[in-house]
Amino acid sequence: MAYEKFTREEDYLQSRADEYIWQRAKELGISRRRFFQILAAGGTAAALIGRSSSKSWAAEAAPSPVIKSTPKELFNDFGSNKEMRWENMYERGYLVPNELFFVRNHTRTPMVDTKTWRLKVEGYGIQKPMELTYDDLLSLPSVSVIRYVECAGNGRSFFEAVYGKKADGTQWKLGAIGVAEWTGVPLAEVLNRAGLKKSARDVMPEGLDDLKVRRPMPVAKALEGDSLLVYAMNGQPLPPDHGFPVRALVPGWVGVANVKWMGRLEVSEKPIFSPWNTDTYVLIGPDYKPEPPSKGPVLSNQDLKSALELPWGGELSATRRLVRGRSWSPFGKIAKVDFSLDQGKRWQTARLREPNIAAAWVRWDFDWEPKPGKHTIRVRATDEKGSTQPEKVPFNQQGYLFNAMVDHSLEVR
Ligand SMILES: Nc1nc2c(c(=O)[nH]1)N[C@H]1C(S)=C(S)[C@@H](COP(=O)(O)O)O[C@H]1N2
Ligand SMILES: [Mo]
Repeated sequence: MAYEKFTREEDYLQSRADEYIWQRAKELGISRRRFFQILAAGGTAAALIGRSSSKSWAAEAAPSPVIKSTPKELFNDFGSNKEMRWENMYERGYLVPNELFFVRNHTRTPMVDTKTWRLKVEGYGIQKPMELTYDDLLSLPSVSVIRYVECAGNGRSFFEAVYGKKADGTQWKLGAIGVAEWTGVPLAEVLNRAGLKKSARDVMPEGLDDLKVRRPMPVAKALEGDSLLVYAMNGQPLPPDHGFPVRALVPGWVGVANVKWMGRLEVSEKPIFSPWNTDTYVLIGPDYKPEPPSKGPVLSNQDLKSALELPWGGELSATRRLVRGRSWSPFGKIAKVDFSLDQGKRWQTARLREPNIAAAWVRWDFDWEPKPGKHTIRVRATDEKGSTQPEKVPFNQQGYLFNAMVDHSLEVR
């Protein structure tokens, strides 16, 4: 069998959507011949289904891809993806409340019933395959940790400003991140109960959504104490959009590793490949070489970034104010945050506020009394391991890991 070749996530999703629609067409009793006749006549698979659909199917086919309310004041709307608007964090605490947390769905939020839900743990890397019920999972030892979940494409829109060409994918600014307190069972706990073999290599959570999103990690990462099977977020059961009933937490790693709506955990003795570590979530571009079967270096950790709790290009009054922001690194605590009001000529140091948690973030602030006119604020964070936000990040086709300093522009009146 030849493997499918998808470079762009859009093509991949389109192909999967077509496949899904063909399945539905079959269920509606449309013959394969008729299906292709209609397509050949210039119809799209989706239109075909739209025309021949019954009411109940239409209701099932087009629920909104995200269930929670995502008003414009709180989120930038990208269809199945909703970006947190940073200005709303100004009057909040350390954690991002569940209502404000960004959503990134490859397709749509599925509704999972905990009565029938099972987590299958299987594969050659364990001795005792298991099936856990929701109650089984809740009865295992649990921990609570504060960590971020951040999309690999957070900051993607800035590639266009720097390189004059758009990277593929959702044009996030910096709001595809959130920090929450996650409660759940360490993956190590479940892996050990399943008789993890010495020969085990990769661990791959799999989602119950349409695409069965799945993204492997090495056993060593899965065994870290804060890699979890999460069932609660900020003290509440996981909301449907964030993976109810159970999601993976893989601290510091690209958002996609934090698989939502988990139904299966595969443990292998061989490296595992899925579309999400061969075609997407790999670096493709002039500065990167393919690493077969992956089309480029495979992403694991996120990178050091900062954001201001201010609207983009917003208007402010010319009064003395506290400017606030947050910086985060997967490698450790933040050691220092500098800011420049003149595009990098002179730098000052911001005050850091506790807590300062690795793979979560630190809050910082400084006083500012701007004169009327156009202004920019540039921020540069440094972590305790010595990583600093760079001037520039090489272009990659899918726009991952943009962590260069950005000039946040504002109009003061
Ligand atoms: N099953 C499944 N898990 C998933 C996704 C998905 O589409 N399906 N999206 C991933 C991506 S790309 C990101 S950035 C995070 C976003 O988590 P959130 O929606 O809770 O903010 O979930 C990840 N887990
Ligand atoms: Mo993501």
